[in-house]
Amino acid sequence: MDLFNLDSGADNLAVGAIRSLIIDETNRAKSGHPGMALDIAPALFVLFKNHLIADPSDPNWINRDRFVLSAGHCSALLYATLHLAGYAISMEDLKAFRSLGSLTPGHPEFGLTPGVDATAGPLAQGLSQAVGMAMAEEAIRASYPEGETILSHHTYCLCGDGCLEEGLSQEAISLAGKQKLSKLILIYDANGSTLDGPTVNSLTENEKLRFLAAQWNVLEVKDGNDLAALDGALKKAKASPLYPTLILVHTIIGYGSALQGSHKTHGTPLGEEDGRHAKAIYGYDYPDFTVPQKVYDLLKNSFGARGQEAHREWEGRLRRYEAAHPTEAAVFARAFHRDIPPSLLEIPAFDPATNEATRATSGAIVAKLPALIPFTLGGSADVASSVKTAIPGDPGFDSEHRAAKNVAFGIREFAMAGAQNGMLLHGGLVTYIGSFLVFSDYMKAAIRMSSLEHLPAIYLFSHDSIAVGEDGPTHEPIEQLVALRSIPGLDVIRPCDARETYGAWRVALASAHTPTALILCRQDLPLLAGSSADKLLQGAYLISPSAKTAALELIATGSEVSLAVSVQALLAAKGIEAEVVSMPSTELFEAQSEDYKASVLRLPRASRIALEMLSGLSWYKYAENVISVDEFGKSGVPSDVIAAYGFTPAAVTAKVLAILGK
Ligand SMILES: Cc1ncc(C[n+]2csc(CCOP(=O)(O)OP(=O)(O)O)c2C)c(N)n1
Repeated sequence: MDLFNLDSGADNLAVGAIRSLIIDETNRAKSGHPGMALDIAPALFVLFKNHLIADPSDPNWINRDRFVLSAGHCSALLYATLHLAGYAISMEDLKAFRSLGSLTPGHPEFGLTPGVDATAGPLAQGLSQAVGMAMAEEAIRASYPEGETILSHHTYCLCGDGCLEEGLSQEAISLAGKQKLSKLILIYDANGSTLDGPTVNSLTENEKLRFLAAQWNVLEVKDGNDLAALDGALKKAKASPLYPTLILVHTIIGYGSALQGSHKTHGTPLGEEDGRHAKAIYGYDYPDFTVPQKVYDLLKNSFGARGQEAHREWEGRLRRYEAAHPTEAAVFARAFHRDIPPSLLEIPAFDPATNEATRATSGAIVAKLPALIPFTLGGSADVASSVKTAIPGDPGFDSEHRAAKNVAFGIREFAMAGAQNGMLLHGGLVTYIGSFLVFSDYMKAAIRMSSLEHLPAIYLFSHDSIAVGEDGPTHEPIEQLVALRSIPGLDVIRPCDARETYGAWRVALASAHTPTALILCRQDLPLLAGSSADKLLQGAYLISPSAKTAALELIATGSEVSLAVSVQALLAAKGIEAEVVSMPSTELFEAQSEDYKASVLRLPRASRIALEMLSGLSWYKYAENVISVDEFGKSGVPSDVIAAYGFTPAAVTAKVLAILGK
């Protein structure tokens, strides 16, 4: 492997510039990850110079090719490349690499740095997001007449061995293969090293066979410095008619360093001396943080010119499309602005005798979504019939039915959640995904990512307590709800009946930058006289006042609200006046004014008791006493399990009396 394989002096110089900037960025920050960044720089350069279509003057142009750096630790490479490619990242920004408040943080952050299409760093999540982007592109293109004139692009992703060791990668690869995402191109840097040592210490499988088995098109570049070979592989990949493409690129970690080939270059800056040594090998003879104008010109005249021309042409096509298909063009614009009027989801006039599981109410809403919002796409991880995410009559999204609205993600919770993030990063879709609450753990890192990326993801988690019953402790969520509530920026809503479920869906659909988790139950719940879809917006409200001055406040969510109302009646019969607060969302409640909060939680903390059939940890903030389930559940008929944990009206009343010392 040597630099003489580089095809021209100008290209050679540009690759040297990128590599030298990586050395400078990491040296100056005294941290960062030069190893893979240095070895795979030629691939990113060729991608940007010859293939990627994007417009640095409008980084959010919706028809751009997407690029996801799944190996987010190689951020120094991405920032250097974006800088040279004309994005609004200055040399000063590169000098500020990894410093507080900079545009160039340790790992790429979506929404912060122009040209960064996804937050990445937790290995393999970028790959799953790229899969979602490619799905979004297919779905949107197929959903509009002559859709290819307004949306048609590739999704590129760069990963290393680390991403492919993660289990998530298998889910994502398998999903992409099944979905025949032929416009997804994954560049895999096979540098034979991870953080701790040579890859063979932990990875010996045949990656080519692995991707072939998942129905991918597999290409190989034997020398990661061979620009012509990289270019040829990218050309072939773009021509793949049926399958996503893997380009496996052999490289040497830390290329140019005296320590090249060693994992020691993975996460340690080269330092001054080794940096000079490497730059000499690249033939790059410029001071630190210095790039000759001809390198900028090279990328401006290739990447920059191509992108601006493509953008201009697309604007023209869009204008013609607006004239030819005004209705569809308006929907397309609405979709990318996530323009959903709050009144879109009408709240039905419910029969007071309604007795319905909140998952069923949610299912009825899901079923009418495509009629209300033509740009929806959702699905579940093989529990559509349980979580009620199916859309009657929908053929299911696949290569034959790209305009379908429902995705069978398969039992791949983590990739499903990563893919939803990718779809939302892409834009143009309103999405939702469903699973059992207990399995939210399988996707938790992606839920956290939704929040980090400020994406309006919608999670439908049903089977929300020990009332799951027969399936037993493996399927009964205990600590999951607390864990979700602890994620900053995630709205968790556990509605108590059909009306609140509508309110919860309204919150989720109206959200522009906040993910929402709807916590839904399996068992039927009565419609409560005092419930309100509107009041739910404030997170908590008095749902059942006391007849006389209350001595006690019962705070409950979901299925426990109707239980609390029953307990209220039993206490009243004993002369104890209690009022019931429905608190479907602690996050929405915390966002209210102090006055509003004080108007809901009116009694002193010592006079409040919270009730939830899961871990009680969330509630001590609001109540002195908590009636909860703080151990794994039991298998049995739901009513028996509920009784065993004392969540019947009589048992809760007895507990309340005991708390009151009566
Ligand atoms: C989920 C997750 N686990 C662990 C890490 C810490 N980590 C960052 S890079 C890395 C090694 C990645 O190896 P590879 O993709 O081969 O990158 P290279 O060593 O070539 O830079 C590890 C373990 C992480 N970022 N994400």
